[in-house]
Parts: sequence; structure tokens; C-alpha cells
Amino acid sequence: MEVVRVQTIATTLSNKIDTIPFEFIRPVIEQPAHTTFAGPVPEIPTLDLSDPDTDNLVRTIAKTSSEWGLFQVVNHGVPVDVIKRLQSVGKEFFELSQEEKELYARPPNAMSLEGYGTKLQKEVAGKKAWVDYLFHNVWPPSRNNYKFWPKNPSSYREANEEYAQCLREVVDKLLVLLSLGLGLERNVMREAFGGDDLEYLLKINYYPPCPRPDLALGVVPHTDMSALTILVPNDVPGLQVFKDDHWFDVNYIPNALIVHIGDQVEILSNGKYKSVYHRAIVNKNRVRISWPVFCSPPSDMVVGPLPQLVNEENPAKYKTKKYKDYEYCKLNKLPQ
Ligand SMILES: O=C(O)CCC(=O)C(=O)O
Repeated sequence: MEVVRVQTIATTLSNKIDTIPFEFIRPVIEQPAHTTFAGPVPEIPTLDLSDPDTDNLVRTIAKTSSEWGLFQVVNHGVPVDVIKRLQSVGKEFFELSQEEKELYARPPNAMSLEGYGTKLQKEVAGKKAWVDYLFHNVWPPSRNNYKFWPKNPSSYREANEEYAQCLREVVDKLLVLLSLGLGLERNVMREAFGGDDLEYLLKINYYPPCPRPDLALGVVPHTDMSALTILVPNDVPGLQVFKDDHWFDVNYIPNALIVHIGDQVEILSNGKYKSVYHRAIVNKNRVRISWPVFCSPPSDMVVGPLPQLVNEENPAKYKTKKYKDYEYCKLNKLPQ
């Protein structure tokens, strides 16, 4: 069965004002217009990785990872040009003809998430999100399936490989700071997630302009099943985070990396760090694009609360299981 992409629907609607198909209209309790916090947004911490005061970095990352589960990173060492190239080739891919994009379509019922236009989870009441995707692994090279990497533009592969290389250094630094923030040795988290075998899955979210952004959602509320997710958006805001019963906008900081604490870090830390509950809203006039990279343990890696963090007063709050079993339950909405 042919799937109609949101980008195609948006183009067809562009001459009509103020209408979107019924299946994109969220129930009132989910609609951004009714649920976005309207007052001054409390500041979500920013981590300056060039800060020579490691104790300060550790304190900041531990506090924001416990309170928000999200922070932005500046002076992270990923050159601006590398980010710009990643964004430029991704945008060019989505501007190709529909026919050319479909060459990379995720095969129906595939086990892997990789491919174009995929829908990750079944939604309640048949509702749809206002977004198209491209997913493919970017690290380690042995996990890359280049049939899902666009050949056009021709620099797509180089730009993505370059970005993945740079990101590895940032992720390693963040895992050290997160370990120190729990009073652990510096390499504990990195090793617990597989060390050099940590896997990086890139997703490009393409949110076309939406005639009724007040009624639709780009990505529905969720936490990430990864250990960490590192995201770069284009300059159109849209990411929102849920805290203290409110949906807050995450502000756009040019060239910053947005870091989500994922479920595996929450589990490993036995709940000290929080996996961030978040969603994405869409824009009336402008295309929003985001590039999250989900950094996850290899599928056979067993993850559970670290024994160093569990005792009689603090019993384990989560099951210990293989990452692939966690992923299966999460994708199929089964209890963990
Ligand atoms: O686009 C964004 O800012 C958020 C994307 C996201 O949460 C996701 O793709 O899982």
C-alpha cells in the first residue's frame, strides 16, 4: 500500500488556509495551543564544555540531569562547519523528488528502524504526527547500512561520517561528567553502555509548514529509549519539555547541541538522572528540521541499576535486562 508522506500532504494543502486532515488533529488535551506554558520559561541549563572548572561542570550536569533530563551544550568542540554540512545535506535530501526519496523507504515490517518515512510507534485512535523521517545508523561503521544513506547529494556520506566522528568525543566527555556526578569512577557509564561499541542511530525529522500548528504535533510526547540523545535543530523552535506539569519551549541557541537523558541513563543511575519527557510542535510558515542521534548500548548489552548505587535504603527501581528486550517492549508499548 502506498504511504502518503506528510510533505506531500503539506504541499497539497498549501493553497488552502486553516485546514488539516482530521487524523492530524490531536485531542484537545494534547493540542499545543491548550497545553504550552504561556508564562516566562524557567531557564534550562547550558553546559559550557570549555569550562576548565570540572567540578562546576559535574555539578551543573548532575543537577540538570536530575531536574530536567535535558540541557544544551556550547563550546562542545564540534566545528560549526561540520554541523552546517550535516544540516545542508539532510535538507537537500528532503528537497529531492518524492520518487527519489522513496528509494530509501523503510521496507514494510522490517525489524530495523532504518529508512525513509517510517513511523516508529502505533498511535492511539489512529492519530498521525506532522512529520516525515529518515533513520540510519552512523556508528560504528560495522553497523552502517549504506543502502539507507542517500547518494544524493553526493557529499551526504562524508558529511554524516564527519559529524558522527566529532560527536563521539562529545558523548565520551558527557558520560565521564555524568559518572563523576554520581560519585563514580570516570569510565563507569561509558563501559556500562558498551565502550567503543556504543551505537549511534541518526534520525532526520522533517516537519513541513502546517496550516494549523495549534492543533497538530510533530512528535508525540515520549522519552527516548537510548542512553543519551544529541540533537541539533535548524533555527525554527519546536522542541518542548515537560516539567512540573507544564510543557515548556526549549529555546534555540545557534550551534548548541541539545542533550536528552534517555531511559538507559535513568535506569543505570537508578533514577537519579531523569529521562526527559518531550515532544515537538510544528510551525505555520516554516519547515522545521531536527537531527537527533540516539546513542544506545549494543542490543545484547545487559543494562540495570549500577550495583554501586543500590543498597537497602535505595533498592533497585528498574529491572536489569538486555537492551534489545527493553527496545522490544518500548516499541510495542509493553510493560518493561
Ligand atoms: O524535533 C525535535 O526537536 C524532537 C525530536 C524527537 O523527540 C524525536 O525524534 O524523538
